[in-house]
Amino acid sequence: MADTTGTPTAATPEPSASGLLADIADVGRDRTRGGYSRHVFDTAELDLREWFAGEARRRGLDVERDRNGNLWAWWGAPGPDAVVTGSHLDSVPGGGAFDGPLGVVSGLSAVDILRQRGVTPAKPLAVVVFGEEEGGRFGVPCLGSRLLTGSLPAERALRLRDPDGVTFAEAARRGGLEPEHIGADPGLVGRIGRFVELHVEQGRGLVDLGGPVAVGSTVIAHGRWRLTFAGQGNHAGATPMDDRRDPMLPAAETVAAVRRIAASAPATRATVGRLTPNPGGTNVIASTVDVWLDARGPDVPAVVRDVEAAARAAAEAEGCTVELREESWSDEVVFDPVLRDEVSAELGDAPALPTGAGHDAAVLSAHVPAAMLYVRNPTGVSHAPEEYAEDSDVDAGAQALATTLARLCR
Ligand code: HGY
Ligand code: MN
Ligand code: MN
Ligand code: MN
Repeated sequence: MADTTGTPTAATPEPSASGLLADIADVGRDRTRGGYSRHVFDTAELDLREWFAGEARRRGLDVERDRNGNLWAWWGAPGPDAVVTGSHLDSVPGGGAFDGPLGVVSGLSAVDILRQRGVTPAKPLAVVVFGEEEGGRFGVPCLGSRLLTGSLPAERALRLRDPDGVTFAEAARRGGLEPEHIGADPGLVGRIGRFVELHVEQGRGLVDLGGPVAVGSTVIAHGRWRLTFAGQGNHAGATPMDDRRDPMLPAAETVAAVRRIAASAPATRATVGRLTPNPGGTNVIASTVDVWLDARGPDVPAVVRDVEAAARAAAEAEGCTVELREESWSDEVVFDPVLRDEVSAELGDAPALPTGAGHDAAVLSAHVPAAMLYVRNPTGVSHAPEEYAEDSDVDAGAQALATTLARLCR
């Protein structure tokens, strides 16, 4: 506990990082899919934001929301050369409990640990919550950090629509933002000296290495494309089979082609996890079908080219059309090697691991020195309810983050 000046008051010890995660374990549970569904500006995510702001204020941190809706909890006046940590609170549909929230609760817990160690940062320190990291509502990943850094133009973001057709501009206004002010915030980015994101590992690297914490080395190049197949909507029973232009057929053939094409590009991973027929009636031949492609790795351009060719051929054979649109792209990121090695050494030569997942830290790394810490995930599974981290590793991660922040805030 701390009084409003931020000095700790003798009281019951703050909950550990695993205790903070337990506090929010019931927020945004998805009763139909399992796991969690928490999307920007929806009830669950707004509840989590309110919880975060309350926890931060209880610790004497000054909480502010930037023009893009990202939350910043400051220990010390927001000034230049700040050390910032944090992650996101939103999830994929039916996602796990750790992807995102682990980095946020670890930031709060690291503040408690620094105080317990009697460390007062010599630099401003902030815990940040970025909005819409998963792109689960508006389709573009790391929306909050891309808007902050200007790597996504505001006018493009404002036009994005969620599955109900609500634009980001409308949702932002309902969420209390002023759409006309959304966009790059170079003044705020200019305050950041270093950024460190702690994240549950999405893979089994630490399981195989047998340790609780690693530092990040690289983030895979990755992008998202939307293929829209168009045919002729019609009645399922009144339309003879030889009188159809059913877009579901080329869509299905393209899903199979993605797997076949990716199999021939050893370092590339391509996935179709979302396919939406319109109108989506059981007794209706679809008029259009949207297929979203997620492709990652060094050979993505060739893989996307081959997928597009397969989609066009399949569409033509069924008398349909297909349109391919790039929704987002992120180049491969190599985290700052000097900062990486400094953090690794501070953590007793923690191993450095690559990741196949995108992160806000990767977006920030184009503008400020950024690092990542990973916490062991015994299942290696992520973006699914089986995502997991033992309490002991969660708390070891918060201790490692506190050690890292103490080093960087000297
Ligand atoms: O999709 C990703 O790689 C990240 O989890 N947003
Ligand atoms: Mn994720
Ligand atoms: Mn994440
Ligand atoms: Mn492959």
